Amino acid sequence: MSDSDPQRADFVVVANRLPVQQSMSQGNEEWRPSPGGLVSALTSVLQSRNGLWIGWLGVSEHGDPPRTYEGIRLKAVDISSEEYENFYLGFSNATLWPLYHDAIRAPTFHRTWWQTYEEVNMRYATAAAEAVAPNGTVWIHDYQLQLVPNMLRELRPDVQIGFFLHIPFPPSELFMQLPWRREIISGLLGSDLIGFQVPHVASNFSRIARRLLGATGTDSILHYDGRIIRVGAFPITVDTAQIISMASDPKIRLRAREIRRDLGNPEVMLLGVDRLDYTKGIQQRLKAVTELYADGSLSGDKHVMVQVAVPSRESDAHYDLERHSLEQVVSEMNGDHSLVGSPVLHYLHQNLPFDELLALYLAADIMLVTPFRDGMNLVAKEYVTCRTDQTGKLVLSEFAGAAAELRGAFMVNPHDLEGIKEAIRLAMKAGPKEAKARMSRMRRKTLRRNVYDWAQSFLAALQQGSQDRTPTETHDASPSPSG
Ligand code: GDG
Repeated sequence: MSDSDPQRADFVVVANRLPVQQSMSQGNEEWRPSPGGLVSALTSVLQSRNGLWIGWLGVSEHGDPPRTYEGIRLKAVDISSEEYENFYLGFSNATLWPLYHDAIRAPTFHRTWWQTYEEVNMRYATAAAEAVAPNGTVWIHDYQLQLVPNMLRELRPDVQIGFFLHIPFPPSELFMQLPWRREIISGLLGSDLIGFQVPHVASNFSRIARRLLGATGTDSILHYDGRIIRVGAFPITVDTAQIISMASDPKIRLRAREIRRDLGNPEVMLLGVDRLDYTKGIQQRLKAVTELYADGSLSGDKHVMVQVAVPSRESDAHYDLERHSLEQVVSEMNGDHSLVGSPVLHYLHQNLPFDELLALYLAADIMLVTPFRDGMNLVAKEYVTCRTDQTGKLVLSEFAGAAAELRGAFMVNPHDLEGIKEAIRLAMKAGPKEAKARMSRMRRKTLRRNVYDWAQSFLAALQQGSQDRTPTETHDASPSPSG
């Protein structure tokens, strides 16, 4: 593409994955939306800005990828199978993912993984540099691409660069373990605006940037290398209008009733919906529910649980192990407590259509969201959003970013098995009046903003930053919309 190429886009999103992936349907290969929070959030924003999305297509190498998806232009970045091992399974998933999630699993550090992380980040940066129009805007996403901002700045100093981290950013005590800690911070500081899910995570970053690289300034405005970098919290959320409208669809409401009927019209239906990931606390949650069956707080004829564990990172041996040990817990729970014809736990290791997911949310009396650490957690917000009649109860981990907003939930420390059991007992005991008060408190907060506001507030702060890019600036104007 040349500088004046009309193919160049004013607005470019760079993310690890493209928003589509290949799957088999009745013997045919087809392209479907990739699962996960990012796709749901960004598709609509790009549609309205005629944008271009740069990312990797996934492991499948069959068939031509689509050039557009739902009106968005796509540009694929190639990753070889060796790079996939080192960059994706290695540095992204076995170094950064556990390190940034409280080191729930020990992070592994390998120099070859790091070298490939640098090389692959450069490929994304080059693709973005080629695709973006003069003075355009590039929005880079997530932990796999933390070097891209500075690499892109060196290639294209004219563009505005925003970076958003979907997962937590660890406190200094953990981050300092990383042998390439300076490089990661310097990579991120190539941005004009760095967004995080919650304010204390944004502060973790700014403190480390001051300490490690000698950046100056406040938690929300850093000065480094003669530039100003804004740092703030931009809590992601869901497409509230779409969810509310779907939740009133008679077909989905009927499906919710069918689900309850198929479960034997239980007194209480508990629900968990997560990507199958060790950070989500699924096993711990199921152990808590199993103990409630064992101590008689729950009984097989009145209470039933559905756990959806969406297949995720299936080519990763650690995730395969996680699946097997989770399924061991599932089978023990059912083996010990089910009645003939009515299992206590219905376990679905499937990626469901969103309609079906919504019907499950509508059918459930108690939603269990108990990650050990989570950047935000959109499942919790989806559940709250769709409960338009103010019923339903949410048990929520205090270590999910969503906990800062959903104060009406029954909060738990997800490491505390007794605490999870107690929260479920309390949720079951809470009468309709208390449940309604809690749910309406959560809905008031959640319905204030939707995913468009999230993206707009990030992009507006990025725009604002570029308008007053003067190194002499001294005022502290936090870009945080979260207050
Ligand atoms: C990362 C961060 C942050 C789930 N099962 C199915 C399905 N889903 C959809 C849900 C929801 C999304 O996937 C899951 O989002 P989460 O936020 O819960 O989790 P991560 O995938 O770990 O996302 C997280 C997020 O990024 C956004 O910034 O909140 O903290 O870890 O939207 O609805 N969708 C369909 N079928 C399923 O079976 N269609």
